[in-house]
Amino acid sequence: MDFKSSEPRREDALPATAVAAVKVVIVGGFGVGKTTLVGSVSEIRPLTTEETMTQAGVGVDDTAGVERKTSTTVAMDFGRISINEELVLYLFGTPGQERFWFLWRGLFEGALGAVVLVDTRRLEVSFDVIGRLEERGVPFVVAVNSFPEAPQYPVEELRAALDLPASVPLVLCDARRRDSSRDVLMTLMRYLHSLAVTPEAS
Ligand SMILES: Nc1nc2c(ncn2[C@@H]2O[C@H](COP(=O)(O)OP(=O)(O)OP(=O)(O)O)[C@@H](O)[C@H]2O)c(=O)[nH]1
Ligand SMILES: [Mg+2]
Repeated sequence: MDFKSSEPRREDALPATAVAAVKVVIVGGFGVGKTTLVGSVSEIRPLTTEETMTQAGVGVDDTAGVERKTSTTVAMDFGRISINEELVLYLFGTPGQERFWFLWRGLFEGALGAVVLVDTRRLEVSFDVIGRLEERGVPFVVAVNSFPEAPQYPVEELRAALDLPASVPLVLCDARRRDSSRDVLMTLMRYLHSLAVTPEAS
C-alpha cells in the first residue's frame, strides 16, 4: 500500500483563517476517475491507497471498459481544498470495486455531501451508487467524467437514465483538470447551500 508519506510541508498546513471544514465523499463505480479527481484538485499531496490489480481479480472485478487500468483504490483517497480563506473541504474518495464497498460506511461518517462520478460506458454501476446515497440521505451532485471513448448523451437524457430528480445538479467534467474538478465541488457547495436555505428543495 502506497501512502506516499513524507515530512510535513509548510504548504500542507491549514490556513490560519480557516473557520469551517466540510467533509465531502467522492463516490462512483470502478475506474470512473475518483482518485484522479481528488488528486487533480487537492492542494496538499493526496493520500492514495492504490494497489496493483492482479490476475487474482479476473472474474471477480468488472473491468469492462477500463481494461488498461492497472491499479485500484483499496481503502480511500484523501485530499484537501480551500474554497476561500475560511472554508476548507476535506475530500474522501471511496474504493470503486464492489468488494470494498463495506468501507463506505466509515467513509460517510460526518459527510455533508457527495459527488457521484459517472462513466457513460457503465451507467448501470451508478444506479447502485445513487441508491446507496439516497438510502443514507446524503445530498449529492452527479458529475459525468468525459472519457474520449465514452458515448456522449445530452444531459437531460442522462438525467432520465439515472432517474435523477430535477433538483439534483448534473454536470460534465474532466476529472484530470483541476479547474473542472473544482467546478464540480463548487456545484456541490452551492447545492448544499440551497438545501440549507430551502430544505424542501431536496
Ligand atoms: N480520458 C480520461 N481519462 C481519465 C479521466 N479521469 C480518469 N481517467 C483515467 O482513468 C483511469 C481510472 O482513473 P482512477 O482515478 O484510478 O479511477 P477510480 O474511480 O479511482 O478507480 P477505482 O478506485 O479503481 O474505482 C486512470 O487511468 C485515469 O488516468 C478523464 O476525465 N478522462
Ligand atoms: Mg480510485
